[in-house]
Amino acid sequence: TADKDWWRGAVIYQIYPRSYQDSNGDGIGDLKGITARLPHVASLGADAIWISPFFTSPMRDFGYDVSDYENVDAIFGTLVDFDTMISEAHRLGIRVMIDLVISHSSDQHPWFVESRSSKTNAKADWYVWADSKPDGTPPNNWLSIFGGSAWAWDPTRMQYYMHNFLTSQPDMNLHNPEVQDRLLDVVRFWLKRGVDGFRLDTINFYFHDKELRDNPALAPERRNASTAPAVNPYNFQEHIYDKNRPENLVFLKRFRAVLEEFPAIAAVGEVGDSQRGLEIVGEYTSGNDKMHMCYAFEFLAPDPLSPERVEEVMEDFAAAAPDGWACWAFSNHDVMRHVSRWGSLVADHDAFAKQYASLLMTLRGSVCLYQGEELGLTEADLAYQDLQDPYGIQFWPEFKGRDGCRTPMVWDSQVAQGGFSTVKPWLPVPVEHILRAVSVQQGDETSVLEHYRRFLAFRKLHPAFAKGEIEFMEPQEDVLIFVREYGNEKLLCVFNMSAAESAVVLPAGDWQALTGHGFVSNNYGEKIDIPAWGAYFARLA
Ligand code: TEU
Ligand code: CA
Repeated sequence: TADKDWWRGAVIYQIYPRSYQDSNGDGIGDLKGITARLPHVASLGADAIWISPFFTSPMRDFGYDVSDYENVDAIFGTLVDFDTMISEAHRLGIRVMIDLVISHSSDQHPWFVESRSSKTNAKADWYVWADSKPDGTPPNNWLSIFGGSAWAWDPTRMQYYMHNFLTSQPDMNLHNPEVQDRLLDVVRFWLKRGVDGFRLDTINFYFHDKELRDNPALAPERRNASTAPAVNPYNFQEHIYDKNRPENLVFLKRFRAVLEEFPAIAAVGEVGDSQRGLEIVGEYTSGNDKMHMCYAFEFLAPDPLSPERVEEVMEDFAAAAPDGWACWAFSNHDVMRHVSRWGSLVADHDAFAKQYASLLMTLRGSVCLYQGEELGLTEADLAYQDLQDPYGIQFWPEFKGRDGCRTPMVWDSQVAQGGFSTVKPWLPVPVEHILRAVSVQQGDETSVLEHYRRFLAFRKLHPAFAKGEIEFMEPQEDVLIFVREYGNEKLLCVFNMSAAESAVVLPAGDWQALTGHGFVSNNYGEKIDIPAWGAYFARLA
C-alpha cells in the first residue's frame, strides 16, 4: 500500500471505542471489540478508520485526557490487542488513524505531576504556568471552553496553569523545544507500530501568546450563533491570543517531516474555531507540507443546510485555500447527530438520512463518517442522571452535552443491548436505535445502511466526486445543483433539500442518468420532477 495520496478524497470512518463493541462484558467497548467488527467497516467500503483515544487515561474527558501516550488503557485492552487490530484492519484493506491529543495531557500524566511539583524541576516549563495578578486573580481573561477561567491555581507551585478544556487537562507548552521533541517521539512510537495516520485533536490550540495578552471581546455583530452557541461565554471573545498562533505553522512542518520518515502516512487536523475555521484549515493544509487535511465545524453546526449554505461553505473554503484540502463531516462524537440536528421535524427520516449521505459522498474533499451514521441513528434523548460528559453536566439543560451521540452502536435487534454488550452499557441503548440495528438493515435494499454502501461505491467509481472541480448552478426552490468535473468526466448532481416535490430544469447538455433515489423513472428529459429529499445524478455524454 504505497499509494502516498490515498488520503485525498478518502472516506474515514470514525470509531468511538467506548461505544463500538464490548468484548469482555464490562459495558464498555474495547479494541478486541473493534477488531471483531472490522468486517462491517470493510463492507461499508471505508478507506480508513479513525479511532478516538484509547490511551491510558483517568477518563475525565473519556480519553481526551491522556496520562500515558505510549500505552493502551486497561479498559480498552493492551498493546497486543492494538497490534492485532492493526494487522486485521490491514488484512481487510482498511487503514488505521489514531487520535493524537497533544495540546494538553491529563493532570495525572507523570510530566504534569513533575511539572507542578516545583518551579525548578526538569519539566517546570513543560506546561503553561504563570503568576497571578497582584490581586490574586488569574493572569488574563482567557476562558475554558468547558466553563470558567482558563487558569487553575496550583497551591504547591503557587502559580496558575492554563487549561483550554477541563482543569484536569493542563495545556502543554509547545513553545518548549524539548516538549516538541518528546511529542514527536510519541508520533514515531505509533508509526513504528504500523498506524497509517493521525487525527490531531484541537490542532489550532497548540500555541499560546507568550506575553499572555488578553483576548479582545468579540463584537456582537461578528458572533456566529450557528457555530458558537450563546450559552457559552467562551464564544464572546476573539480567540487571537489563546490559540491560532503563527508559531503553529512552523511546528506543523516539523510534524509533517516526521510523517515523511514513513511511507504513505496522512494526518487530519481538527480546527475548533467559530469565526475563522475555514481560513485556518486553508493555512494548515495549503502547500501540502503541514497537514494533509483538516476539518472545521461549518457542517457540524446547528444551522440546517440550505442549498445556499452548502455553496457558501464550499466556495469560502476554495477561496481561502485554492490548494488546501478539507475533510467534511456532518456528525462526530462532539455534536448532535445530523439527522436530529437538521431533520428533527422531517417526517421521512430515511429519505432525509439518505439525501445527506449522498450529498456528503459527492463533495470535493475527504470525508469522515461517524459510527452509527450509516444506520441513520438519531440523537439519543438522555435523562440528566444518565449523563457522563462533563461538558453536558456543566451547561445542562441549555446545552445537553455530547452523550446523545455517544451511545452504543447497535448490531443485532434480537439480543439485549443491541449486541453491543452482555451487561448494562456505560450509556443506555435507546429503544428506537434497536429498530435500526445492522441486522435489521443488512440486505434490505431500501435501508439507510445499504444506501451508504451504494454511495461509498459510487464515490469510488467516479473520482470526480472526491477530486473534481465543483461548479454551483443557481438553486431552484430548495434544490441544490452542482456539476463536478475531472479528466474527461462531467457529472451533474441534483438534491432536493426540502419536504416538497420540485420540478427542476437541468442545465443544457446531453445528460445521461447514472442513478438517483427517492423516485423510480427512466424518463429523464431536460426537466425532472424530483420528490422530497430525492436526488439525481447524471453524466455528460
Ligand atoms: O474537541 C475540541 C473542541 O473544539 C470541542 O470543544 C468542540 O468545540 C466541542 O466538543 C463541540 O461540542 C476535541 C475533542 O473532539 C473533544 O471530544 C474533546 O473534549 C476536546 O477536544 C478536548 O480534548
Ligand atoms: Ca469492554
